[in-house]
Amino acid sequence: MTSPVSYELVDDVGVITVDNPPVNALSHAVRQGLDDAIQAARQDSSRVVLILCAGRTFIAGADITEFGKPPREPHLPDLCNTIEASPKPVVAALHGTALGGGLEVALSCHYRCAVPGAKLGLPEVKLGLLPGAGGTQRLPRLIGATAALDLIISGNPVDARQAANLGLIDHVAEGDDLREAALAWCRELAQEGAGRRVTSELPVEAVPGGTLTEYRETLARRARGQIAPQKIVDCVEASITRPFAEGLQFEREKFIECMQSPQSAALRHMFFAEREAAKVRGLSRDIALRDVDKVGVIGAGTMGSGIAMNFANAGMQVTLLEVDDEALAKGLAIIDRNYQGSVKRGKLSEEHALECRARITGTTDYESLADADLVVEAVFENLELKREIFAKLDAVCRQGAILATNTSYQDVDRIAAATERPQDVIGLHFFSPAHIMKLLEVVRASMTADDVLATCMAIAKQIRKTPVVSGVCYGFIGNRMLGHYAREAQLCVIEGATPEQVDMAMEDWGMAMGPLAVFDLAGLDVGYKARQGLPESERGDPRAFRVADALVEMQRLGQKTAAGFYRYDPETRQRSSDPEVEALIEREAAALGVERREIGADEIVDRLIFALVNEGMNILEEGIAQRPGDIDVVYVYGYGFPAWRGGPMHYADAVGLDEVLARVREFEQRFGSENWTPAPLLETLAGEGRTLADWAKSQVN
Ligand code: 3H9
Repeated sequence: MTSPVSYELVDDVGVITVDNPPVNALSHAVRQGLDDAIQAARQDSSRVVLILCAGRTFIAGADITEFGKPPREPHLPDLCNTIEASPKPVVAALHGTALGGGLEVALSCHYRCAVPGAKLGLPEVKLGLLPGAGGTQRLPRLIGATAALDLIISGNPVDARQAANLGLIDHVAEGDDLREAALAWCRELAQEGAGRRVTSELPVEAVPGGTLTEYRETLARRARGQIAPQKIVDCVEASITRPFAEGLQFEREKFIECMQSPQSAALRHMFFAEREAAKVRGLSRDIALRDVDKVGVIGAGTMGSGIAMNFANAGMQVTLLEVDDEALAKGLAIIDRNYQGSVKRGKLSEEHALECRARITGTTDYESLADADLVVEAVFENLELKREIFAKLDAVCRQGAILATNTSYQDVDRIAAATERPQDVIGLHFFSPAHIMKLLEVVRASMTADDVLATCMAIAKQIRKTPVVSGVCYGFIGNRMLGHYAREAQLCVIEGATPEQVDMAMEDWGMAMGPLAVFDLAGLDVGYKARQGLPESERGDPRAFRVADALVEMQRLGQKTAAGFYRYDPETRQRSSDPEVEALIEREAAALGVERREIGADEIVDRLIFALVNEGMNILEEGIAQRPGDIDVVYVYGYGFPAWRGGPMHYADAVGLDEVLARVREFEQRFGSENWTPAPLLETLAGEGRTLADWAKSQVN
């Protein structure tokens, strides 16, 4: 087998090229090839050694697919030491993304240069890990302990200019040809007689007293429950207090602890699940995509305005349609405010924000959408209204245009049936705020053409969303499951827990926000209106919504009225419990004949999370979601589920499906089978002693 690493002598520069597509990950073959090449360079007449990469990027890290398998020599930390020990100066030339183990290789070189567009970072923390090949020991020596902590804890990359300012690289290589620029710099270094600069021999400056404690305390709040960030602080502390070799050994131990943790397993699962979710089963990768440059958005409310921004930010022309000038002006004002907010928060430069904003124009005339390549309808949730709009679009839009609905619940097949071209109709379910949230549920209706689906998956990437395909059902993947989670949250309240107890239990467990606080944020009137539209017999169990309805009837609509399940400080939006709500809950419970009792945090968590899991199982069996990992992506990116628990379906595997089933059966016994019938797939897999991950592998790809 040919090695992915080649070595050649170019005049007096020994050039090592890594060529391991797609991202030059440090597989065993790459590590071996680098080790061999460094040895070869020792033997020849080279004066300087250059490491660079073919393809789109410098080494983007260790090969994550090898994690969890028996490690094979040469190990990465040893390879980094070998590179650093080279008797000839070694130069790394970076382009694309020099990440994780890739940056650690560069840190063990004696000099580093990068093209201006290169990104450099140590993102291990996002995989529940810490840099395990000397990164926590060499980086503080190179750029200082606090700068190193910030880089490693955030996991976010810096660009070449920032890297140069930090002292992370020595030279920015201008021009289009990195190899030529790097070779020229290597020759300069050789001519100057520049010697080896050994990062591990540099001293680490002590940090002011209390700095590390502050980091630990901040992380205990911001990265609640996560182990890797705290261990990163321990390792950087070791870089200050211990000699290099000891620090490296300490880092190794902490790295292995992280690697073996369920948190890292969950985050690695999420890494692959996100990429897998972008692939549609049964769809050819070579399918010809439709061109999308001009986009129409119907409805300039909060949702439509946010949706319009996504496309404009990706360079597309957007026409935003409203019923009249006043509504349109309101929508455009929301967009202006959002852009101003992005500039204020440093997310966009003023110039870039203006450029994006200029791509959005308003209209009140459907004819303006005649040449759109994609139209996204984002009006309020009313099936008949949506069907009317689609009939109009059918009349005005050019043939081949993609017609999408941003519905959260409605039947996309029925919307498609309002047109003569159901093959061009699809659901694109954005999450609020639409210009920020990463999740996009792409709803494949029964007649949606393959190229329409493939085009929408590609557009999702262009507008920086994480797409997940869903079949048609009430609420699709996310909201259908949420219905069960929300029901249990409200049942816990009427049965005896306070809103605060329910929310704290879920937030302590890792949810970004407790369910009742989420209802307050979204507005309690939304669910109320939806229920009022249904005949009483279809509204479900009154114990699960009576309190929410009573709050709406008291004009407590949530955050927007500064009162809902909680009271809100109008300035800070800080929530606090409200005795008035507690009295209301008592009254409603008595009226419904519910005897209240103490409910512990464990019961709250299990009821809410296993309600999600059980419905997720039904969704998988019905083929609404393609894979368990897709559901996990929906929950982590759309509903604030902690990534370090890997999404509800991965979490169920981690707990053990037999245990999940036992708990669901217990709830069935205690609370009745209407809400708690074990999903057949859960029963089957638990009975066979299998995991969902194992089941997913056995499904046709
Ligand atoms: C580490 O380095 C630990 C060390 O400190 C210590 C070790 C002892 N391995 O994302 P894309 C695959 S931890 C294996 O769609 P993009 C990916 O699955 C690592 N495979 O492209 C996908 O495969 P497929 C630290 C990898 O252009 C394909 O490459 N490094 C790896 O949007 C394309 O990926 C990181 O955490 C990998 N390391 O983004 C970086 N990386 O086509 C992780 C990617 O079959 N990677 N693949 O679906 C990334 O952040 C992005 O992939 C990157 C490219 C920015 C590089």
